[in-house]
Amino acid sequence: MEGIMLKKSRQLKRLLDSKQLEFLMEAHDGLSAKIVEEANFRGIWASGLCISASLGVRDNNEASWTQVLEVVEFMSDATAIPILLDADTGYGNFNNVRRLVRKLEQRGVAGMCIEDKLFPKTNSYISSEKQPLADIDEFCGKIKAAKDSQQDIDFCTIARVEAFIVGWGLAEALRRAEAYHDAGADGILIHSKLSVPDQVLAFMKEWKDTCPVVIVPTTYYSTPSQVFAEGGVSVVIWANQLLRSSISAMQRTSVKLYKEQTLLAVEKEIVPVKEVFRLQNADELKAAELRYLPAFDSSMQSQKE
Ligand code: SPV
Ligand code: MG
Repeated sequence: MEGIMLKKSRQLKRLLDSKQLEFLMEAHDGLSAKIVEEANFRGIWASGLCISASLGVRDNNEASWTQVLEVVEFMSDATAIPILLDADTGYGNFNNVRRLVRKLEQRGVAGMCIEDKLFPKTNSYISSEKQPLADIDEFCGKIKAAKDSQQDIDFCTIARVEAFIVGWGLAEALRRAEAYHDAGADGILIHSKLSVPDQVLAFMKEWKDTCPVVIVPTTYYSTPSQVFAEGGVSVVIWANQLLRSSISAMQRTSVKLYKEQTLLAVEKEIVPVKEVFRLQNADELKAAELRYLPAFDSSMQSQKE
């Protein structure tokens, strides 16, 4: 009961500070957010990659920040668990970050993660020429601005270190993480695109428990979660698996229907329409209609006819 009553930002803070390894599951719209909640996850990662892909655009800030805000508001309205928004670089400078924090708080989003890249960002898995990172002091200014402008004491700002992604070593990753921690970040997301967890574990060895650490093991997916727990990681993000599984399902269904030209080809493999209604909470509206609409008088109907 306590978990249900707790405000979302406090729930997220508790996940970050939890002594056991915690998990955030990706969602990219109201429906996927609801599905994550029903699977019993305790928090949601509102992935920039997945939100942009589901909007049909690239993960290069092609969707504007207010368009992302709209999506995350639907996600927040559909669920009672906390959402950590992947806010890319914060969509501008410190001033844009301040406004973003205010808008996220107003819409019930528990926290955001900002990354030390430059706007417009490029997805970390897209190999490109060495990308320049943000200046450390400038990025620290964004973190401070975020922390100073939040009105909810529990709103979380996670600072994401991209040093490994752009080819820098452990020393630079630690230098940045320390600066972001000193600037007030509630946690550090240390990102790596290796197929093994070596960079992240080397970071953890030095970082110890300075503050909570979040990871995204998309490319080192075969590492058992126990390894992360033993390494001292606080939160693991499954960052894009719902989007990717929905793409597989949609491709399979549309190819089959195109080829076979009959619904019999797919009907048994897909959820019934009533499952869509259930996820939309259609029964609640039915009950509300009974409460709020005048009783339907069928004799009035026949008089009109
Ligand atoms: C996202 O999910 O959009 C992320 C994580 O930022 S990643 O794409 O893995 O960099
Ligand atoms: Mg992203």
